[in-house]
Amino acid sequence: MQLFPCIDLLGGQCVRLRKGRLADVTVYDHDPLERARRFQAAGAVWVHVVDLDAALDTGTNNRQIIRAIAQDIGLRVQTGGGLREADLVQRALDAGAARVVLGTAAVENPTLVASLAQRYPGQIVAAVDAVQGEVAIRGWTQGSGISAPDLARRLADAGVAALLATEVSRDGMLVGPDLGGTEALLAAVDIPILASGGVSSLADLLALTRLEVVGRRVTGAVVGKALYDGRFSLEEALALLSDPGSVDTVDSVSDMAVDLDGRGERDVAGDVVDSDMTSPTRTSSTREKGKDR
Ligand code: AMZ
Repeated sequence: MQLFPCIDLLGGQCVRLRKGRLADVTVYDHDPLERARRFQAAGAVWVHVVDLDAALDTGTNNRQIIRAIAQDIGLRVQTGGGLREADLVQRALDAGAARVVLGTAAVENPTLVASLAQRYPGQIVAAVDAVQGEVAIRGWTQGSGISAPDLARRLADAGVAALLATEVSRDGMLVGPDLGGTEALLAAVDIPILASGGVSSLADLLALTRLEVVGRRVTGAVVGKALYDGRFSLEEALALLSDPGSVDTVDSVSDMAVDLDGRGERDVAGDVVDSDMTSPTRTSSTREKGKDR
């Protein structure tokens, strides 16, 4: 499973919203490029960048930041927000985005999404952002009357490269991912599914890697607030996902990222490491792949 650390842009700053609401904003970085550099230094390959101003129609242009993350920093950028016309999609790809995410257009303009999917194979991802199963559009301010699995089937037929499934009521809330909703999408379509919203722990990530429906699995996870709030480090998450078989049970990682005694963070195998270290140190108690399974 590929990890997508997330950068949400609002007014040129890196923020997190709760449930996508503008009124519930926390600013994490005045300079989003600094955050992108830190993600890269921690080993990220991809970054998921949302232009909230474009998604919510609040006006500010974050395009130069997205261009810089792709071209100057060199992360692979998957970006969405406000991409509702062909020329905006083309501009985002020209600016260096590897993949673009279309949400509102996926509901309102399926013909456009199908033609873009044909024109840019492998680069068009459709967002299936749902509130209790119903797809939400226009910055999550409107319902659509369509269920997430129904939209997913239409989009799969349209030829999109992947679906990005967000459970809006969990986004920014650290309450765990929507495993049931994700399973429903895995059952509905046979194209890659990226899960977003609610991840709060390494155990949540592990649970997503272990979801399986008729042999299909989640291929990516977007993580935001958990990283920003230090629930676990990007290094820990990448280590876990590069070798999920090294951990025997979901429960065994559930309390490892936070060390309540303040002795430092724990790595995915439960070993205490110096919190100043940029990557966890493996010790002899770290399980080897396949052992104990
Ligand atoms: O937080 C929000 N209110 C929000 C958000 N994060 N609204 C939309 N989005 C994201 C979607 C998707 O990646 O998850 O923007 C993209 C869709 O935007 P649009 O403009 O195509 O519907």
